[in-house]
Amino acid sequence: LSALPKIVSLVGAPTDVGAGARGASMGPEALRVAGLERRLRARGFQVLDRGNLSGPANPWQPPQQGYRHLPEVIAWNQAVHDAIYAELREERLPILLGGDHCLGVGSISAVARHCRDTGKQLRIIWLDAHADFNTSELTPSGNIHGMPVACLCGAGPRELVEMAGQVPAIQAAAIRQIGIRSVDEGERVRVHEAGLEVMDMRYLDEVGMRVAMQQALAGLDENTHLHVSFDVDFLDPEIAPGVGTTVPGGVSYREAQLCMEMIADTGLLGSLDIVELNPALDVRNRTAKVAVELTESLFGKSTLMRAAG
Ligand code: Z70
Ligand code: MN
Ligand code: MN
Ligand code: MN
Repeated sequence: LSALPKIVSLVGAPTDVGAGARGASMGPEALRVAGLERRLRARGFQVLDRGNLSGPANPWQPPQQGYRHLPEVIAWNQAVHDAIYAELREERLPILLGGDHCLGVGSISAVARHCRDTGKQLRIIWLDAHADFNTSELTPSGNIHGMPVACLCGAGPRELVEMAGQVPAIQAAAIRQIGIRSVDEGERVRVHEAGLEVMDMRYLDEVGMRVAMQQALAGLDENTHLHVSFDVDFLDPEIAPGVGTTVPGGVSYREAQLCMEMIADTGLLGSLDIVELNPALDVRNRTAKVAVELTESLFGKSTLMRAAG
C-alpha cells in the first residue's frame, strides 16, 4: 500500500437530483457521523474534510425529453468535477461523498482528465446492483442516476458527455461492473453492444468473488489509476437497507469485504465515490456504518492489521 497518497480528501455532494427517491442528499453527513474521517486517520492517512459542495435544490419534477432535473444534474456534476480535479492535481486521494450516482459523471470525468494530464491508464471498478447505462430514449424513469456510465462512454446530454474535455470521457473497456442484478430491457442491449464487462450476481455465484476480482483487477501496473465507484445498493439489502432502490440477492458482507481487500492489495487506489446512501431509509445509520467498514478495508485494513504505509 506504500503507493497510496498519504492525504485523503473528503468532498461532500449533498444532492438527490438524479435519484428516484429523496434522501441521498443526507449521505455525506451520515458517512461523517459513522466515523469515516476517524477510521481513515486510524489507518495512518491524513484526512482533509473539504466540506460540502453546494448546488441547486431538488425541484422534484417529471422528466422532460427523457431527463429529470437535467439543469440541476449538470450544475452538481460540474461542481463535483471541479472539486475532484482540484484534489487530484494536488496528488490527494479524493473520496466523493454522495449524493446519488449521477455524480459519477463529474467525479470520473475529473479522474479521466487527471489521467490524461499524467499519462496514467485508468481502470474503473463499478460496484452496483445496476448497470447505469440508460439513455433518454431507453430510461423507464428519466432518473439520471441510471445513466452515468452511458454518459461517460459518450451517450447522453452534451454538457455531461463533454465534461472531461474529451469525448468519450472513458473507454468502455476501462470499466468492470461487479454485483449487477437489475438491468432494463433496452439497457441490456446497449450493455452488450458496448462490450461492457459485467460480472453480474450469477457470475459471482458461479465463480466466486475471489476469481471475479482477480479478473477485474488483471492487467494493472504501477501506471494505473484505479477508481472505485461504490453504489451502496451493490450490497444485499439485508446488510444495507439505507438505499433508494433495494434489489434483493446482492453481495454479502463477506464478499464485499473480500472485494475491498483485493482492491486494497493492488496499492493502486486513486479515487473513490460512495454514492446512493439514503439515511432517510436507513436503520440507525447501519448502512453508513457498513459503508465505512468497507472503506476501511479498501484503504488497507486487514485482520492482521499491518500498519498503513
Ligand atoms: C433504472 C432506471 C438506478 C438506482 C440506478 C434504475 C436506475 N435502471 N436506480 N441506481 N438506485 O431508472 O434507469
Ligand atoms: Mn495522480
Ligand atoms: Mn448506480
Ligand atoms: Mn444502483
